[in-house]
Amino acid sequence: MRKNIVAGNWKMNTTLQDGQALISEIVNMVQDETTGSSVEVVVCPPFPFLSAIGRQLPEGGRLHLGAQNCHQKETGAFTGEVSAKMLQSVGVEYVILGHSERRQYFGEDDELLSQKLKAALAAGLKPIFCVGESLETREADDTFSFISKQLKDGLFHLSNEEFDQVVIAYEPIWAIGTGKTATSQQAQEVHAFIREQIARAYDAEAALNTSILYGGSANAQNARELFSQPDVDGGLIGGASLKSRDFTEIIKSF
Ligand code: 3PY
Repeated sequence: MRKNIVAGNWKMNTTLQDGQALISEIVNMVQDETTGSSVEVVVCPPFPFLSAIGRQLPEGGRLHLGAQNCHQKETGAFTGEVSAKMLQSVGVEYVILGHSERRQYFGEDDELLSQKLKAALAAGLKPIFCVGESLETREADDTFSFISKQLKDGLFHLSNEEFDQVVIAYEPIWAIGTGKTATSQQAQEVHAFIREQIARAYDAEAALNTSILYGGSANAQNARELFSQPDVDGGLIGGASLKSRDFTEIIKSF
């Protein structure tokens, strides 16, 4: 059965010291047995802090380490880049791929993302693959065809075994960093559509077993309503993941 997951995307925020203080607060709050005990929690700090933050996560607990990106090649002359294998070697378990900020500011397209997915899976990482439409696409009533294309071109080339490792995040671009959140009905509608597409591309079991997270200005106030939707299995949290109390409230929202 699919897992409920709350993942914190720290983006390009915090210093090492701030990040360490934040994670020690989160660890203390989440260790309390009653704090959303059915939820797997993933924290995705910036690359330079991964090892140090990873060392602060209790072994065998429900806090897991994630990265925000990886390169598509295993090794080589790619100055400034970080491979999936490197991430795995410092204890990373998850990697966010295809975040709209990567697509928009770094020109990542579905072809490149499909290579990154392969690289991540080959290194034993679990990808959190992001899809989501712009406001323009939504207003033109093209949301479903747009998401369907992102899934087909970016993700559905994976084998069944590979796909089993993938988590999907639906992040409408118009709700990222804007303070606007999709209503729980809008989120549910797209999540149900994504699950339907998985059933078509793979099978009903794969569709049932895939965790689909909502991202885009999810916070402590709206998480409960969003997570109560049958096809919303958790959240990929931006700004609110930088505040230990808010992040913990979100985890408790299941
Ligand atoms: C946001 O909520 O702003 C995000 O982009 C989460 O990834």
